[in-house]
Amino acid sequence: MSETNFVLTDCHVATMLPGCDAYGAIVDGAIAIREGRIAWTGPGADLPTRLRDEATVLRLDGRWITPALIDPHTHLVFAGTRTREFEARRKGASYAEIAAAGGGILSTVRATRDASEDELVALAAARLELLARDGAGLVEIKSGYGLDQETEFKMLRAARSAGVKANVRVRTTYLGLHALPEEWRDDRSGYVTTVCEDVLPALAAARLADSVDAFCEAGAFTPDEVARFFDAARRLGFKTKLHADQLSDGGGAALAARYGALSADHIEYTSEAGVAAMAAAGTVAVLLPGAYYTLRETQCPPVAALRAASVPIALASDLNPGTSPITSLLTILNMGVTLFGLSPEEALAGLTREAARALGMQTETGTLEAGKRADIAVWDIDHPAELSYWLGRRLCHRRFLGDGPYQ
Ligand code: DI6
Ligand code: FE
Repeated sequence: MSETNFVLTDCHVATMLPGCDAYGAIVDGAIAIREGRIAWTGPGADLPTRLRDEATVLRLDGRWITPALIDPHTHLVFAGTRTREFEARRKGASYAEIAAAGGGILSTVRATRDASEDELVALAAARLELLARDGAGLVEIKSGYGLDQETEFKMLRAARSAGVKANVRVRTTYLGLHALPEEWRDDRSGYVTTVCEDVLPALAAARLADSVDAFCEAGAFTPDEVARFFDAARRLGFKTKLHADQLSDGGGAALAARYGALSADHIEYTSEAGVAAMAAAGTVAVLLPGAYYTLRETQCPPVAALRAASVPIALASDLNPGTSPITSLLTILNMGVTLFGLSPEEALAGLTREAARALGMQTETGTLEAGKRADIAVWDIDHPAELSYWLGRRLCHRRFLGDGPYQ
């Protein structure tokens, strides 16, 4: 018996290994965990007695286990809500019109600048706890509602503190080019310059972000501005991600691919050429059905072309106050299937194996196999497709997270 060595038995294991049978499933399986890492998975009948004898045995009464879910794209550190905007949109105002009038992202910037770090930690931790209730073990969190160095850093620190408080692993992303802040309204180029020359070096020194991101869209930032930002970020060793082609085809996916980005996200309007560029670069497609749903968009991402080109497809909540006020990952799973036409297995891979890849963490987590971190979700289901089938049910029985920092 041991505090750090566990064996989970009497369970079905959806390993999510690629190239296996559906879900990489091991029916009547077992999994052995040693010091936070998976030591062995296989049929329960084959569990080596040595592993069983050295471990605390937990029987899971026929439940399914999967990798703990991974949400690779959120903006969950923010203050205030956008309920007035929600009402205005129902009366016919568009997202772009509201943003152009100084609402939208900039209204959340005002509220977030006014909030204390402690307030942001409490708000973010509560949102992380909701994601964890649906089995999340790892969540990416972007800044981007500060748009000045002080508030951006406050958000990134709050993101990490919230992860500790809610017991969810967090990866942080500096979303430097999200919207043009009010105080820079008359000097776009000056804003991009200060982001590149002042904020990015300070961020690298403070080690507050794992990657950087930008919103490449008409009404946000142009491909040329994003390229300046990515050039500066790359020189400092940051990995890149991009909000690309969400509302129009601005060549964002191809731009992301040109920089070897971890992911291009949204990509509803990405062309075949953009998909081919992503495939060549190994850039992951992160699909965000929550924003598509909330904005009542009608253009779906090019799922068939992504499949044909073997671009890895991840899913994420995009949890944010403007376009995706959605705190349930199982809802996102359902939307990935029902709105975007993913199979239940593709959708689950999108919130596990491919989500890990979208964060550059595929050697650490995202599948259940020997050597990976023991980040596991246990589910009250009879088949993994139930995870995307039900809407609004609590299906997660518990989570296990291997301890220690990610490499
Ligand atoms: N795209 C989005 O969907 C979010 N940010 C972005 O660049 C929306 C953020 C917001 O409206 O607050
Ligand atoms: Fe987003």
